[in-house]
Amino acid sequence: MSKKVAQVIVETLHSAGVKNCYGIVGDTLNTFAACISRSDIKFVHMRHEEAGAFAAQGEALLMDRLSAVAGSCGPGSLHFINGLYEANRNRAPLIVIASQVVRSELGFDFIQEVDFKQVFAGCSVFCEMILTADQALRKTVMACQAAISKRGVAVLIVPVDIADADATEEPPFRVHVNRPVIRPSDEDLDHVATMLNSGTNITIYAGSGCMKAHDEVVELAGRLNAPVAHTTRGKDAIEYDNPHNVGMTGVIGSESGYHAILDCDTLLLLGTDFAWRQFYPGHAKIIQVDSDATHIGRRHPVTLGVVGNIKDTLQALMPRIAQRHDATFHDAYVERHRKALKAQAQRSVPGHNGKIPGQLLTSIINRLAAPDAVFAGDDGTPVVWMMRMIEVNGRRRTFGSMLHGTMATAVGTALGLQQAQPGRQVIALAGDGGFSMLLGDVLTAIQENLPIKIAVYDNGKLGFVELEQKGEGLVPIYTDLKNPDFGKVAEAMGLWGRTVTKADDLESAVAEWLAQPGPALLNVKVEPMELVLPPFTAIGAAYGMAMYSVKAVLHGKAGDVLEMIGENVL
Ligand SMILES: Cc1ncc(C[n+]2csc(CCOP(=O)(O)OP(=O)(O)O)c2C)c(N)n1
Ligand SMILES: [Mg+2]
Repeated sequence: MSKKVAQVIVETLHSAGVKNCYGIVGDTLNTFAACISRSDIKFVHMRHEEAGAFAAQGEALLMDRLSAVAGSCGPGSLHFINGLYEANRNRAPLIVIASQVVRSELGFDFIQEVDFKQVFAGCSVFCEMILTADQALRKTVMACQAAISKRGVAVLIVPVDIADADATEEPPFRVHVNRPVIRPSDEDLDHVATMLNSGTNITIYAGSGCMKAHDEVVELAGRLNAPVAHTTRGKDAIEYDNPHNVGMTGVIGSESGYHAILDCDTLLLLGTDFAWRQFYPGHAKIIQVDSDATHIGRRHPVTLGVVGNIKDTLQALMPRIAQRHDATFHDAYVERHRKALKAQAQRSVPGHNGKIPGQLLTSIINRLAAPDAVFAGDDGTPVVWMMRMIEVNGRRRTFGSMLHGTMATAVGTALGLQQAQPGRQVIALAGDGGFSMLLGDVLTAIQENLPIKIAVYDNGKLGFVELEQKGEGLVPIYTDLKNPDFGKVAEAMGLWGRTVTKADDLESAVAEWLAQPGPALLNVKVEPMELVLPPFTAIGAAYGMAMYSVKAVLHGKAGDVLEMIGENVL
């Protein structure tokens, strides 16, 4: 029997490093699925394609390797879209096999026909249809090469008649994976060094580009006596074993990170593309190093921008940097950070009447989780507490939707992290809104034997949005969630499940939950009035809160205002 085109595609994905393909089968994908089942790639059978894309990008980011998703034509592959935006923004190398209706019907509004090229253009680095059988190998190779080298989503649209067609003899195209050294020219490095050597109060702001450059960043900070602030996505690389760490800036950052960036006279941006312009200093000289030249100066004007990988660049830069001796600026911000951490620890205590703030839950999970645990946090308050309170150590990893900002990534991402590393502790920190949005894929944990641990932060509301509304002076609308007992729901679904309502019971429940051999869900009734306090006094938000308080009292909700004050201030 001759080889089918679908088999050529599967063999090429495997040769490019794909180990798992997440998706849901159907009509136009069936030949492809049959080929996968005979290959060394595992098909992970999801309940919703969006969760499949979250899972695949989690695997790709954790393992730094190509991952894949595959969907049926029309609605099947369309369902991936939000997860593909997430993956592409996170620079996760991912292949999408979007199967398509038969070529002879394309362009006639055939049932389930969707123009995938148009649909996926905005969330991909490559998006092409295989038009003839003799393009299959070459286009699949190109897609893999694009996903790996441009770091993003590559979409291969495969009409069903092409997948079913006999493969033809093609030249031996193949995927080349390599990791070049990329650093600025000597002249550019001299400019960077001159500016750094003449700075007085220097701050380093480190992003996800520092992922493999921990030692180099810490060494440079020591040489410059520079405090190091980091982005959420730079946390795993920079926060640990770093005597210069001053935390994050931004709305969910800390006071020390926020001020270290605003108060410096020279700011060194390393592999960060932090989007919020108001957090950049107005008067400092700014030097930016990034491996992607299109990122230079796109958030805020910079004095000097150079192109290079952070590790390669800092290794070449270091001999040009003189040891600074004045540590006044450095020490002041490191001390501020120490105080900020202490204040945060003081907030991680039981609320009134034994209520459980989300911060307390997160601090206990942080303490009891494995030293190499991986965490995925839902957009909303869980991701804020994760970024602020989960302590990383060079082995732990944290994943949140920090660039796309979508709800419901935690469980899907956790499934992919666990699929990639079956023996590792994987913890999903889910909001009750996010959790119920893609609830179906909790079943994937059972079906695919993935022992993820899910904590549901059950505050009975879309909490983060409620805070936004209050900050704008509005009385919250459409934020209430009428939840079932998610602990019982979990049990009915076949997981270990438990609900906790009192702070006294929390620690033992977390320990029992984490000790489960299989998938387990701990539903925690968390304090619904807990505020996410920014690292600065936001006059607008404070005014908004005051307006909310007045309006709430007028609407007969004085009790809510008192509860909010009681849980956060008194
Ligand atoms: C798909 C999607 N829909 C809506 C939003 C807007 N949004 C951001 S956070 C949030 C609330 C999240 O609620 P929940 O998961 O319960 O977390 P909480 O903040 O209550 O802890 C919403 C609706 C979004 N980011 N993504
Ligand atoms: Mg909620």
